[in-house]
Amino acid sequence: MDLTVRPRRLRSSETLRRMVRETRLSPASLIYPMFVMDGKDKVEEIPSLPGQFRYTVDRMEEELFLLKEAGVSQVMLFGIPDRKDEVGSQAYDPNGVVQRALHRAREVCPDLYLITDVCMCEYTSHGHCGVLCGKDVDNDRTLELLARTALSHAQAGADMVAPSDMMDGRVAAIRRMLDEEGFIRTPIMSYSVKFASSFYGPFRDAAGSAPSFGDRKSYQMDYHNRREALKEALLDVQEGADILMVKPAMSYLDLVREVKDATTLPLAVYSVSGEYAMVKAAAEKGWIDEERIFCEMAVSAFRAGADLYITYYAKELARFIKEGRIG
Ligand code: PB1
Repeated sequence: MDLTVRPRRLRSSETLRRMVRETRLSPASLIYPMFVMDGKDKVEEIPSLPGQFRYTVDRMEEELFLLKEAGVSQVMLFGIPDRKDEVGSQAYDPNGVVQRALHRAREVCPDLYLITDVCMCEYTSHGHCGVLCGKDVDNDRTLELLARTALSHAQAGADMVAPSDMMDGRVAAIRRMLDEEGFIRTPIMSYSVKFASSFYGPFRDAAGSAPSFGDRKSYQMDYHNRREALKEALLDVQEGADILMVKPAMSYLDLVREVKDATTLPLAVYSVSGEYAMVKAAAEKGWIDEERIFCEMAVSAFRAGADLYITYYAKELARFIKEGRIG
């Protein structure tokens, strides 16, 4: 056949395929979500997230060392307090579980980069991401508590704070509080484009953070919307976010690309608990090759435009990158 152009020419060997590979991964781009809970000397596997655990502060170091050994240097901490109340007061308690975990992590693994999730849902008795006014989340009252929470994390040693609440104006409120209190160097990774997704179920089981009534649709985005993603991302840029995020990942890669093309900040993508649990369940059934699937999911997020990838598979991915099995 008289073919001049043959795309297959560049696929003829592993060496050639690697030479022309367009998406490359680095362990430096991986962030591991980790659950820390009140109590002593406990490590509990999370039924809905096989292979993921809740750690008491005195037991978290074993996981931190495994992360370092695998080549993961960034951790995002999620607190699971033993006491919850209407205003989520444990979220901004200087002696709260995340605050104590930060001190401990700094002590045992000083060179780990510590990011904290800033939200109220793990700390409120009603499970919403803010304080209530009747049946609605009071946006502006919640801003004060989010800012206090972020400040308490910075004061406890967080390198970066990541507000996941989706309240209007929270990046500006947190930035103002951090700056007023002298934390002008603490970056904000904003969960900018976060959808009211059904992919968060396993996380809510893990953190006991499902809303006790209603849902999160009055603050998390409607997944039918696309332009609104840019509106939210650009607002966070204006408010002073240092890193943007799209969440979930797998079903939202179109928006990862759009946000990436429309902004100039680093972009994180969060492969959430439901994505992880689906892979685990199908792998347990023997229906899929787990390792190939989670590698393909990760590469897809980076190909779509992610600069950072928050994933429960961070240790495995870091190991595979080092072994040259992906990226
Ligand atoms: O892995 C996950 O599902 C993450 C869930 C995510 C954590 N930032 C939110 C889940 C939810 O909306 O309930 C927590 C929101 N603050």
